[in-house]
Amino acid sequence: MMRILSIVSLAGFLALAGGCGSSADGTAPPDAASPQGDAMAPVDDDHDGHVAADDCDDHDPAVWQRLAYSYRDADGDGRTVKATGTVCAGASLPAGYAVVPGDPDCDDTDATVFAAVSGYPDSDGDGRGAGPAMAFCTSGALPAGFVAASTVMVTV
Ligand SMILES: [Ca+2]
Ligand SMILES: [Ca+2]
Ligand SMILES: [Ca+2]
Repeated sequence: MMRILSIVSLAGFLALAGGCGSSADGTAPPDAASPQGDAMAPVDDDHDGHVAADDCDDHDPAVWQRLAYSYRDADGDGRTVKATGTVCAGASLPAGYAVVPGDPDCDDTDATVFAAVSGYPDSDGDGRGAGPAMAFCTSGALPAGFVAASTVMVTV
């Protein structure tokens, strides 16, 4: 029994070996020899003309240099906050980065609000506020239940 299995296994092995041998028709794999000549050439993976050593992102052909910025507009509402740094860019700074300020933005994570205002609670709705002022970042108007400083009741 063992001897029969061994013969069958040997026959299978020979069949596999023969199959491999018959499929190799003498042609070498296409990439076996070609890269030798390019080994010393500068790497430019994204083919943007800026070699990897001088490209801040060699996987994005749209950017290659670090540019400094002084203001950000991350939420895209046209208002800016002061923030300095550098960003990997193309010929100019990308949207959301600037070297000159726009109007100030009190919340650069929310495009619907930008104006810092302060108001006083008007809990009874009579148009006159009381208590300490509270600061809000808004689209320009105070939220309901608050009034501007000019209508604050002054207690003597
Ligand atoms: Ca690049
Ligand atoms: Ca903004
Ligand atoms: Ca904003």
